[in-house]
Amino acid sequence: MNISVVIPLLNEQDSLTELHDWIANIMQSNHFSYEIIFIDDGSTDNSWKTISQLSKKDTNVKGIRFLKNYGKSQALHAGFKNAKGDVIITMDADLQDNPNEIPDLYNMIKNQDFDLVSGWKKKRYDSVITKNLPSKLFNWAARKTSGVKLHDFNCGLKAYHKNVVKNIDVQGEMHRYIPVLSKNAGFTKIGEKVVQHQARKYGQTKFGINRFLHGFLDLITIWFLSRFGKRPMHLFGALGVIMFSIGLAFAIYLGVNKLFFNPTGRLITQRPQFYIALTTMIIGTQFFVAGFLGEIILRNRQDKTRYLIKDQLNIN
Ligand SMILES: Nc1nc2c(ncn2[C@@H]2O[C@H](COP(=O)(O)OP(=O)(O)OP(=O)(O)O)[C@@H](O)[C@H]2O)c(=O)[nH]1
Ligand SMILES: [Mg+2]
Repeated sequence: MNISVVIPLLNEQDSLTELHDWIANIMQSNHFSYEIIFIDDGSTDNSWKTISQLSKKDTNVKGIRFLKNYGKSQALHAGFKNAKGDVIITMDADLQDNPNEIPDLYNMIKNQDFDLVSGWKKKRYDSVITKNLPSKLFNWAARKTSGVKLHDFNCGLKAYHKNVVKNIDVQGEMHRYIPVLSKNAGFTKIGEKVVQHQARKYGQTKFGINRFLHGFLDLITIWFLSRFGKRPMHLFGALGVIMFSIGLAFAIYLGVNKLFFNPTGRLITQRPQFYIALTTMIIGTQFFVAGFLGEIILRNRQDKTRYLIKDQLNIN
């Protein structure tokens, strides 16, 4: 199979049929063999009913329905796991991403050897204050911390070589950083393509301000994971050694001073250095313990189920 189109969605009933027809049309006129995997992430409207109808009409349509809303990363994870195509293309369900981009994206992966190609909504049809500015800031920070030179990390329209999606683990809300996850996994040929962006036609935005807060926290996590995820002791051990040594130096100073120079002076517990020694040694030990725990967890990690599936269509 040439292409799997993976479409995570939440309450997009009005867009789905139009989106399906458009994609099917593009696929047929380019003679691609394909599947479209819709992942309904706990929609409360008629999205799943629409997907069921589409799958009866067109056997290329597959569907996964989550028991409740687990988030876009989990939906992508389920889509990636079931994708059978050589190239996997993700897109939003709200008709803001243009299916006409599919052939070019496919070619970039297939013939130009890209591991991943990310869409870049260079000209956006969104509000400047609530969306474009925060988005610029977010992308700048992501570029600086990750070293991946993309303008639009969070663009829903992306194309992947199948090896990439089968080998990265999208969890939490990490879908914003799939290019960083790919880079960390060793898929470093990451490209960018300017894509058409349309204003939302139907339904409502699921975009809220806490997305940005979560986005920045996730960025810190991913920076940490990429640097120290496989060797937590190197960070926590180093911090532990530094803190503990500072404490120890103060303790030795206090002890030597008390024993040899000032035996009849103030009690050690009445001196400020005592508290510095105490706290830094305790914190240092805590860092060490955190490092050890990290190493133990790393060695005992198992894949855990992150979502429950309510229904499936044409998934084997
Ligand atoms: N699986 C899943 N998909 C979601 C969730 N929230 C949004 N989506 C889908 O992700 C895509 C992007 O969401 P949008 O709300 O359109 O976000 P946006 O494009 O940044 O915002 P707008 O420009 O206002 O549309 C759409 O296809 C949504 O249906 C979710 O919780 N789970
Ligand atoms: Mg949208």
